[in-house]
Amino acid sequence: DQIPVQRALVSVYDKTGLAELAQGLAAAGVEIVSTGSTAAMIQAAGVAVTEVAEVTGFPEVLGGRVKTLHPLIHSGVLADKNVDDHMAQLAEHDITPFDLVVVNLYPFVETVASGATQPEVIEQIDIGGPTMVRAAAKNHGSVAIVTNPEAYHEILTAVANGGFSLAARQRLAAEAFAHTASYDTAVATWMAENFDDAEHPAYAGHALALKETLRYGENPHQPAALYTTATTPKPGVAQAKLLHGKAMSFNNYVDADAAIRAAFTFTDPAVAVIKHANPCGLAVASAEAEDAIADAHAKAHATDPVSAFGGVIAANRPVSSAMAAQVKDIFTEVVVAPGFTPEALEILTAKKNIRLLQLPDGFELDTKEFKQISGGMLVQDADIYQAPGDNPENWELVAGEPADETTMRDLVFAWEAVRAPKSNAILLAANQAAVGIGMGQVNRLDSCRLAIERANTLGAASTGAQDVSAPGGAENVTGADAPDRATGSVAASDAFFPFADGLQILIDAGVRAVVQPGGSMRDDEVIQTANAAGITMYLTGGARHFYH
Ligand code: 93A
Repeated sequence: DQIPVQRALVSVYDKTGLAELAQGLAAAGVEIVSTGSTAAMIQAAGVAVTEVAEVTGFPEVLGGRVKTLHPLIHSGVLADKNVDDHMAQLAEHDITPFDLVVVNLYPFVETVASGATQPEVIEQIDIGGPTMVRAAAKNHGSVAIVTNPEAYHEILTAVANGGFSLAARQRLAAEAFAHTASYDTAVATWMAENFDDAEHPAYAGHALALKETLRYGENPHQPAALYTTATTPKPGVAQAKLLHGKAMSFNNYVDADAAIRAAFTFTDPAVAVIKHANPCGLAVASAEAEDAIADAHAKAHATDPVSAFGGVIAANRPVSSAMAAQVKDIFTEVVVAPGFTPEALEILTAKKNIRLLQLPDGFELDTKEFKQISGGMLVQDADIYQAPGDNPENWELVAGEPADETTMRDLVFAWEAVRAPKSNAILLAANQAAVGIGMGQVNRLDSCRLAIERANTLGAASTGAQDVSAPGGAENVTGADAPDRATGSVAASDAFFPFADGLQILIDAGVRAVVQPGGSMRDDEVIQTANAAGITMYLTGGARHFYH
């Protein structure tokens, strides 16, 4: 099933390895047909080459837009050597078939990334290249197609050994179609982003490129890999740089992403501690604080020091030495941040098992979100805290006294923080820190109970990180010694209270102010319950933060 290589069509933008390839082909007696600057470089390497224009008898026109788009070229690429009629027609028109096509495309993605203008970008949409690639890939029964300069050594080996096997041509053809598909997706995505009336469909096929193979997926029996968006990338966790530690695992990536999602809508210095994609610590510090990020971390750690063991920490500011000193004594999987001071790096790199992940410059939360379902993909604008009801100016006071400044600050914090835990979520806050989080429950009542239990059971006894550097290092404090962090706290509910029962649990535990979307059939009952207890309640006007 081998086809000896006698004639090759070569047209490459990326000229890496071209001279060596041409010399190798010529040495094996292969005739090379080539386009403008590719031909020039082959000639410069001392190798004989036939220009495409010599074959077609037609010059390159339209500034190069039409070079290889010609029947005398494409018939030579598409003819099936096993079909007598095809070969007879080639003979009739004096066309010699190709056995090998080597093409790589205009650098569309790179041109977009360079900040080029629209006309410049459009000029870099390769038409003739993908046409040759697709034609040769379709006709893999007769032709080998190579798009990757790294595969040139494979070409020379095949040529020396009597040509490519059918299996090799099939593999190369599949690669070639994947290449043109991702190229076209890049074009479609760019157009969707740059043309006002273009919309969602192109996003569904976001061009992806393999970045790294992971040791395994969520569990060891699941092979896994990381792909990055190759088009107009919003640099994110997938592009982050691992400064220290073992390779990132699948779960590390998931948790690091959840951690930055939690920390990065806050404008004040914020820290999130994540376990299994849920926050077990979340706090902000005043930007005026002396070491604000260390302050935020201390408060976030204190949310639930027991759960913080083995967590992933995200900071929305560079990690300071004071924060590093705090983190050092807590077993932590990953710290992800926009940067680390040199002293912080020195402190943390002394720990073998911690991973330090630096976000790329210009990091922003993604504005689109994709969720795979069987057989398809859901696409939505990401919840980046942009709902009108996220602005407290749009809140409506429906029970109790208007919140004083401190209470309001905590309510606003709680509302922003409650988008981080999985639904149903209830988040209790005090002093700009979460003190109890009920998350991921299938009814709101249980989330209320869990939030209260966390506030009044865990952590408060151990404010210092050193207590919790090993499992069991922090005891669950219950009974007479139990902390009471629920009393006097404020609460946010990620969606409305369908009944008054959950709210009643919060009230009974001493919560003094609540923010929630409203919009339940039983809003009246819920508001009455708040009024009867004399607590403050704000409605966001329906804005909610489900997160699944
Ligand atoms: O401008 S095109 O869309 N029209 C063509 O007919 C054509 N033929 C080859 N682009 C075309 N190419 C591309 O030119 C190839 O894909 C390759 O990237 C590049 C090589 O041109 P040169 O040899 O002049 O550097």
